[in-house]
Amino acid sequence: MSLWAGSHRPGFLDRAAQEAMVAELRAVIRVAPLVRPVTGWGRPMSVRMTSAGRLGWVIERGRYRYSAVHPETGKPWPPIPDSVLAVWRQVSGWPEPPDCCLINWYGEGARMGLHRDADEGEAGFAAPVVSVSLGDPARFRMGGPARGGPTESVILHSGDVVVMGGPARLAYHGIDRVMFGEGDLLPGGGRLNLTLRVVRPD
Ligand code: MD3
Ligand code: FE
Repeated sequence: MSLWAGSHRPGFLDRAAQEAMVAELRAVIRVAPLVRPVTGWGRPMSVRMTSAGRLGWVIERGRYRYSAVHPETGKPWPPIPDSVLAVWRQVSGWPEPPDCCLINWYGEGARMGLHRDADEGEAGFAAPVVSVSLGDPARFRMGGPARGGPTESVILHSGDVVVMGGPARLAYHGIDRVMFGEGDLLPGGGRLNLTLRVVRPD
């Protein structure tokens, strides 16, 4: 699995670390509730999202951007939990902390089509994106720099970490499907994914 020079680290977090992180994320979500962003086509995404950190990713009137405040509460995002920052320090190889921890919640049937993470600015693209998977397993699809090129898939399990740097940073990727209810971390099923990003909009 080449993942375009990205790296997949299965089982990076043990069960206790996963449980502790979920507890911290629940506290974040209480302050900054999950929302369903509405795309430029007027369709709500199936994934629910919120953020922690200096900036959060939002869709505002069909435009994708980073905002200093939650789109519904108007309040600043809560800080990124320490346990999450610790993962960034261990795997990113980047000297600065991330500006954004995007939190994606996948309920039954939720998916994310192939896309590139391209809203972070040139300085943001230089840094890797680090992702943490929690809860039910999911089929992750990784392509290359162009839409329509070859892709490969890998199952991401709870506790897995993925680091996307270098040429992988701007590659196409998505989540084909979540094996809803197959994990046992989150009661009632579902999947949480965190992506840590350096954001420097031009
Ligand atoms: C490959 N999230 O939030 S994480 C996203 O599982 C996103 O929720 C997926 O794609 C999820 O934008 C995939 C793994 C990941 C994250 C960032 C990447 C893969 C990436 C950036 C570039 C290439
Ligand atoms: Fe992405």
